[in-house]
Amino acid sequence: MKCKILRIVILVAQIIFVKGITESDLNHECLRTCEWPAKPKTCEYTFVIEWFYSMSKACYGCPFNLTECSRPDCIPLNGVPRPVAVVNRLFPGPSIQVCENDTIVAHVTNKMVSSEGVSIHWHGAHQRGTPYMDGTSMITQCPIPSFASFTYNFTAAPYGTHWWHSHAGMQRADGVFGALIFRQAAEADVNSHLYDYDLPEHVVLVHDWLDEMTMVKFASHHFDDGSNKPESILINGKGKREQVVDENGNTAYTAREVFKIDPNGSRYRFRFINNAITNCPLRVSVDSHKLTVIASDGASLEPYETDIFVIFGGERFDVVLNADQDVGNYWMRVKGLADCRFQQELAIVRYVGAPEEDPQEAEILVPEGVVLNPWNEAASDTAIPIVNLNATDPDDETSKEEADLIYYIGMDFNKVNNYHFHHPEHYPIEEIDRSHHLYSPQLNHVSFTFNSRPPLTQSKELSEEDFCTPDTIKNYPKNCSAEYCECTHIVNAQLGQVVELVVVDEGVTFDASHPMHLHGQYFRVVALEKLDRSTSVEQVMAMDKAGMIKRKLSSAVLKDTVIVPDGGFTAIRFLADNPGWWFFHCHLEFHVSIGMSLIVHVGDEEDLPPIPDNFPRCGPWPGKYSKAPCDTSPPRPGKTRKRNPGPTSQ
Ligand SMILES: [Cu+2]
Repeated sequence: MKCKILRIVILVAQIIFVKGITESDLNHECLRTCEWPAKPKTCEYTFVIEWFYSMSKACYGCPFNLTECSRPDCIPLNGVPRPVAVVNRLFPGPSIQVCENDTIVAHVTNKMVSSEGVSIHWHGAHQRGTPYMDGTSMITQCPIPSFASFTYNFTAAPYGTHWWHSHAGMQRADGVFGALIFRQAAEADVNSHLYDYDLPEHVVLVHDWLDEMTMVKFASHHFDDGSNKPESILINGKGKREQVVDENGNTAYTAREVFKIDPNGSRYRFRFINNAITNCPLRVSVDSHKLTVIASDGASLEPYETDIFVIFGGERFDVVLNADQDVGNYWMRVKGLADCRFQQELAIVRYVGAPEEDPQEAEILVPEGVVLNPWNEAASDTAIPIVNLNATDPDDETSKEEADLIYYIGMDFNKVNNYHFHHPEHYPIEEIDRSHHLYSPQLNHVSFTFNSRPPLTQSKELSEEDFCTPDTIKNYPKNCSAEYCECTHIVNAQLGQVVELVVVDEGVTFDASHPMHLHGQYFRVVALEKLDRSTSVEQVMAMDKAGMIKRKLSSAVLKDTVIVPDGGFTAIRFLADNPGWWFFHCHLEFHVSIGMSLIVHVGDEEDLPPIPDNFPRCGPWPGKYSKAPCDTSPPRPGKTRKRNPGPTSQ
């Protein structure tokens, strides 16, 4: 407690070695010790989104002169030059750190010379009463057109470690992301007795990274046999990858991230966020230090001490590190799994007083011990699934024995002639050699596609026939397990219902796992199990019917992103009390881009908060002039139906 009050004083003293946050973020009036009772502020930010370049001319002598890597507009990354999409020419983008229940006002201007639309999603903010501020392109808003602006205005709730990122195109994977931290007053944080410092520079954004623009990799992988694997991992936008050579033959590397701590046994809260692009779970550990996990996806947990935790795309973990070791330098290891198993990146945890040098420990070393939230591993003494942890929040309506509504959702990479990537006549999947197969990542054997208008704000211009549901999919005149199907896939929930989604990764193709993210609310993780290398929805339903799926109905963790084990299932429950159109999707860039998603539609039109006057609308662009190329299917009935333009169309 004493130390937290001193937090900002300490912070000022540390500015000289702060690397993971800019001075302007540190000087923002909303970055403060949160008071109790709260005194909410209005916190304004200006985002200018542009295409830019790493290791550009703005970097002068970087990395030969490392201080020049901190010059304005210099984005050194890991030494590899490439185009980046950025906010305010920062990578990661501005770090928004406010107190719970502040009001965030973010003015976003699209200056992308490529003319692509943008939108910013506030991942973790529930947008109660403001669903139209969720920033999901073509679901809750029209993307902001190039050279136009839009202002987001919403409440910083619930508390916790969140992040913001583009929800348009692949901009998130090219750099449009940053931290979004809603701190609590010590008096409000059930775990505040477990740490002494919660410093703004101890936010750790981790993710895989590509040597080229994401769209280049996407196109070569989806239309040909190019790799879908990342080349590296970044920690707060930094890494050591490319040996840079100058004209005299001198060589140098860009700097790794450094986190400073005091060697007096103080306990430091670190806030980890994974902005994964590809299928890249990250195994995080700090040499010689245990990590006490106290929150995930924002929500507090009963503390759990571990050696290692795995963080999947879209997840957050808050951990406490006790500075109780000898003064020195220690590696923070961020090791890739799955499609980035050959990559790792390191940061340095440096005690004050230690020399400014690398730790002595080997760079390549895979630490062993207890792993929280393991990838593709059945539960054991050393592999602890997230469902085993306990929430600190009291139980709620979701803990009743039977949910009001239950959907079993099958997911896998399916071998169908997805006509976007396999022309059923000219290059069908059956004729092409396996290395060129594009297996479609689908939910319920359909790929999600957007309508030409966002349903939240323009539902009057859409009709039931513009959507499919698990029930209507069953009645399609064709077999979507054998033929490619796509539609705007929704599940409907009435206000007040307890909804359970049992997501089954059938796991037939590949050993990949998908981190599923739900917008607009927390869910409770009530069951999570890896069964085998593969399974089926039918098998899981039969198990459930036979009482073989035990649900955790007390203290189940609150999350907004959770992994579904390959050949297993994850059951999540939420109370549908936040009316809106909430995207539920795999958070891996390539999977969400080609339809591994659906919309959870909560409540009816009359339940929605009123849309602000003058809220931008899409259109009136027609969306269905023609079928997609070689659309051999009737993806949904009523395709030729005349559209009712509706009164709000402009
Ligand atoms: Cu996925």
